[in-house]
Amino acid sequence: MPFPNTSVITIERFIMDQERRHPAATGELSNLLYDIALGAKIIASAVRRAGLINILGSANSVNIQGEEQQQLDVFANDALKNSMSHTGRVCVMASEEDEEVIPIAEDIPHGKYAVLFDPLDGSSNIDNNNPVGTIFSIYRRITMEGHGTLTDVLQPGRSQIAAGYVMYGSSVMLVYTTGNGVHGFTLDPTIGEFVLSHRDIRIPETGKYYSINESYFARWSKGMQQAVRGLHGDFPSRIKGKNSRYIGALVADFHRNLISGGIFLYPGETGRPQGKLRLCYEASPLAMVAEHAGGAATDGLNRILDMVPATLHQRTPLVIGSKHDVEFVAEMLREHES
Ligand code: AFP
Repeated sequence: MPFPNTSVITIERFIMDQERRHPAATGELSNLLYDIALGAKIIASAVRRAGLINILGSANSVNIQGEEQQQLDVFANDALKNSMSHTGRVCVMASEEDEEVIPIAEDIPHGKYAVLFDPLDGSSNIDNNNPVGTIFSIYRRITMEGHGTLTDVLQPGRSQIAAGYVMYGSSVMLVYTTGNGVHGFTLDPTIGEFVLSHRDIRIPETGKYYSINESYFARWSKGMQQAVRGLHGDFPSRIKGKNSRYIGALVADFHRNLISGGIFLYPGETGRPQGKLRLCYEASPLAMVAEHAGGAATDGLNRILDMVPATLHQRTPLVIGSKHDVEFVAEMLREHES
């Protein structure tokens, strides 16, 4: 068997190199990113063993969104909390799986960062052995000291200082940005490290794919229906038709479109005007990644990163991906819904 490459760039080395470019950096953000990477490795190992150790299936509890929690959801939520709660780097956390903000224990120093996460996105894919993901978002606290509060986590997406996701697929990838490019790392299971595999990811301006759950077509607005017809290729003078791909796990759909070019849409619909996805845990962090890779993200009218959440679990329509494709959809919505 060949020996592994000894000059790989691990995520630790990469983050450290980036930190050196900012002489004022204290290293705390770097350490927080390692903490998240550690949580992701723990989740990855459980996802990989899920079928073997019989932790598939329902945990018999219902989360704040009214969805049945899977055992792996509960595990992933705990893994992330535990990887960050004792370090003194975080003042408060919020998770898609918890109704309220997650405080840091009294006896632990309260750090300067607020972290939000969706621990296991796409969890209905678990039982079918399809990809799932983790999404995270980091803000600098606004409150001055002590326990972090709701104010620290209800900030507009443009205030994020880092965001990213982990995809547990045929390989495990962690993709993040701190505002200096979007970088991707693949977990090398032989050494247990995330190694740099995709430096400075740029999303093509026009994509090959569109990703949307078309079974909801009849429930969309006229503008959205016309936009999707355009993506099918019905208006070739305005936009070239695309191929359809939909996995049903946002991270996996987003990741494919980020790398190959494409657009993901989860619009509002009759009876559910804000759609399904959450602004704080899904839309804002992926919007930061998309924009720093040269893409765009909107709710149809507003830039996602400018939206200020009023509540922790607020939902939003989401149109995200290649810039020209997102612009096309926004134009169609404006034309038909003004
Ligand atoms: P689950 O975590 O309940 O599987 O939901 C996943 C998700 O939030 C997102 O990852 C998908 O893109 C989207 O929902 C799929 O929703 P539909 O099944 O309505 O298309």
